[in-house]
Amino acid sequence: MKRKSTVIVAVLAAVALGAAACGSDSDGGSNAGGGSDGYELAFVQGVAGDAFYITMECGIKEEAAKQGATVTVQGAQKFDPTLQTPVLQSVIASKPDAILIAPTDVAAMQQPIAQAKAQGIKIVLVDTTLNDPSVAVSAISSDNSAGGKAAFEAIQKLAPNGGKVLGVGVQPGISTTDARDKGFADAAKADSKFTYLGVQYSQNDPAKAASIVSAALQKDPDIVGIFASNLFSAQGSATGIRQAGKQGQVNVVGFDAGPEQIKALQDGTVQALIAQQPGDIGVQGVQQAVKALKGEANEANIQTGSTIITKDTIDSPEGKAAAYKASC
Ligand code: T6T
Repeated sequence: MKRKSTVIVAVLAAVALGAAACGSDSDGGSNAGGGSDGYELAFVQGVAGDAFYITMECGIKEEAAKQGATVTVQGAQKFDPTLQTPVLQSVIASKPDAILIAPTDVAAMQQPIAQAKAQGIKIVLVDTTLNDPSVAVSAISSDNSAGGKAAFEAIQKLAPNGGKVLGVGVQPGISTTDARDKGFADAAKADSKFTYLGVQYSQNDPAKAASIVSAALQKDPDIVGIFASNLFSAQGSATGIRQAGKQGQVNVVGFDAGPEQIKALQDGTVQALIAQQPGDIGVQGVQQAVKALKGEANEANIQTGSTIITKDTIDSPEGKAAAYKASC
């Protein structure tokens, strides 16, 4: 199955890396050993240390082991295309058979990913996508627009009399969070009981999200709902709510279900979480990569599910299964 002349070196490397399976190196990368004669896969995360991508990594490693493939995992320290590009370039230089990547920008990552394809490497887009996803054999993600709409519907239920609602986003150019922000905004604007105050961007920095929420609550103390469209925005929004002493008075709905977010749901700072299924995105990503490498037909677009978790469902089997992992 392995077609490279470096096969023996790769086997030895895989054995050595297998001993350190699930461990991370100082650059935030980690390696998992799979079969010794299988395909070499690389996973480039949107950012290192994010429970969403860690949970995806767990799914990728499990499925790669089943398929007899090896995986390397790399992520930049920030969700930023100027940092993700050199990470990708070093992955390309290691000549994997396929790269699973969450592009950090729909436009800026187009060319670097096209360069990987030009080297004969199969590309699978996991989570985020590109303006032109045809560079990939498959693109796998949640239904992000529907997720944004679902977040507004949760606020509608929590605040049936309506009022002011605010979006806390990440940064423009990220396919997933842009779609969530728009899904939320469109739904909010369509309900005349609500006033949509717009979206402000946290740059994926919880401290920035916290200060956005503090300032917004000072300006508009009667805000009834906040939608934070990813893990770090939601984490920071919860901090902003606590700092303003508004726990339980403002309804906060966050995308993702990392450990900190689950705590905020438990203590009543956040009212609902929309948990994606990153493990499943990872499993299906590996399956599509292996299919492409075997010359089998791919599914160009795959949509994975999501679960809304509230305080009532947090301890249910469904709620527990939906929570993200901090490590594999
Ligand atoms: O929400 C996920 C991911 O889907 C998004 O593309 C970027 O942010 C997360 O990784 C959460 O931090």
